[in-house]
Amino acid sequence: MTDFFAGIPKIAHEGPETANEFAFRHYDPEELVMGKRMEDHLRFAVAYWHSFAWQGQDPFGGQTFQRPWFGDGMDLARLKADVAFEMFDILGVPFFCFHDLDIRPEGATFAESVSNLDAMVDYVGPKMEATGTGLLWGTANLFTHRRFMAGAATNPDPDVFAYAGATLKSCIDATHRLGGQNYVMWGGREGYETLLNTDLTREAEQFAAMLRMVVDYKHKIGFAGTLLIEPKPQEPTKHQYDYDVQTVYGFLKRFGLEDEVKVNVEQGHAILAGHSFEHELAMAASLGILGSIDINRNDYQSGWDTDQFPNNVPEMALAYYEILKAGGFTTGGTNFDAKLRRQSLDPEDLILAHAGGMDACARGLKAAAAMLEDGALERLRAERYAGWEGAEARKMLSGGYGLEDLDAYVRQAGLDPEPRSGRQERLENLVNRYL
Ligand code: XLS
Ligand code: NI
Ligand code: NI
Repeated sequence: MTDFFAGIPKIAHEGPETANEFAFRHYDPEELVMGKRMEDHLRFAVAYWHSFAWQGQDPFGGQTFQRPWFGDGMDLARLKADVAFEMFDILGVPFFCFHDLDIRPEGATFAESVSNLDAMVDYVGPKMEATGTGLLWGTANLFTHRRFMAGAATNPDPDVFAYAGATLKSCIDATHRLGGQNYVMWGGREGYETLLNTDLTREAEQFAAMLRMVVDYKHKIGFAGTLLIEPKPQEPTKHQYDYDVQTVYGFLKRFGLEDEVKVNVEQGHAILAGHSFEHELAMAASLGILGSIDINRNDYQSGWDTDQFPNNVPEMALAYYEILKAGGFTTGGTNFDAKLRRQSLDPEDLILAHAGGMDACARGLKAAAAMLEDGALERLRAERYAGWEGAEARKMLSGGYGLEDLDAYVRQAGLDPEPRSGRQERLENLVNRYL
């Protein structure tokens, strides 16, 4: 045991009336929601990078956090893992997520970096067993080191492409060995800073070639998890190729990979793309590629991926409504891709941020389940499209009609359609009743 979280109790469900800050008010892993345990619906994961690797820097200032595991070397990497697993236990989260760079020190050579990663996999594997913590997903950090400044798969230098592919292999291996449920690819610098030096066509082909290798390797080693791309429109690059869910789907379709790869949708990235989170989730569900979510909250004024912990219950309710409607998570889950504000220095800030986020998600989930079970929203939606049940309407969709037939139909039936209310305010009032 380390003493980092000394004095902080294990967080348990005490109900909404409790005065104890170190308790869940709404998240009760055992509570049944639509016949399924809340823990199995939400499938929470802690993100290693924000909670244990990030040091509090912003564009105007450096490190604010002082953690005993900051620094280089395997001993500190092991201490970091010890503290991480203590936090997973305090929170009772079933999963965590990591990049290679979060859990292992960078080596002097590629081979040393990989052997550091392997050694850390050996170290965390038994901890996962002992605490019953699973790996929601692993991923490769192909954006921090200067070698990746012009991209990884989309880099103009084929040696960087090769280095990125070799790194991907090591991270897929690590994820596979730890029983990961998914493998995520966020294209950190797969985009451009200026079109003046960029060949869009070539870079898309490079990206597809790499993705194909990832898919082949997954099948070759028998990795049963889901491959996920995480869309983001910009930041760090001015323009990222995986702009949003629809763009990613277009890319997958273009290269015939739409049955192999799904998406990990992040709330903050949806906002950056000018969408709502529920839009991105509904779109992914509609395209059959909804995999998992990164949960956070973006500041609506900053135009930046601020990665704050979720606390907006109405937003969570609409998000889980889309997820539940799509049948809920299979291999996916709710990953806290969220970080403390840089002034939140204390170990207890880390615990309370997650506990509050878990409660906000739980409230959202319960509200979403109530909306679905009640069915009023879906009934009104179905009513809006009810005209399409008619024989004539079906024919219009099934290819039985051409434009001339429509012309004849309109004239014969004397059509003069009367507009009907979209009932938006009524629907918004309805949603508010469940919050
Ligand atoms: C950055 C991304 C990143 C991915 C994992 O904005 O959200 O944290 O989730 O590489
Ligand atoms: Ni993000
Ligand atoms: Ni993310």
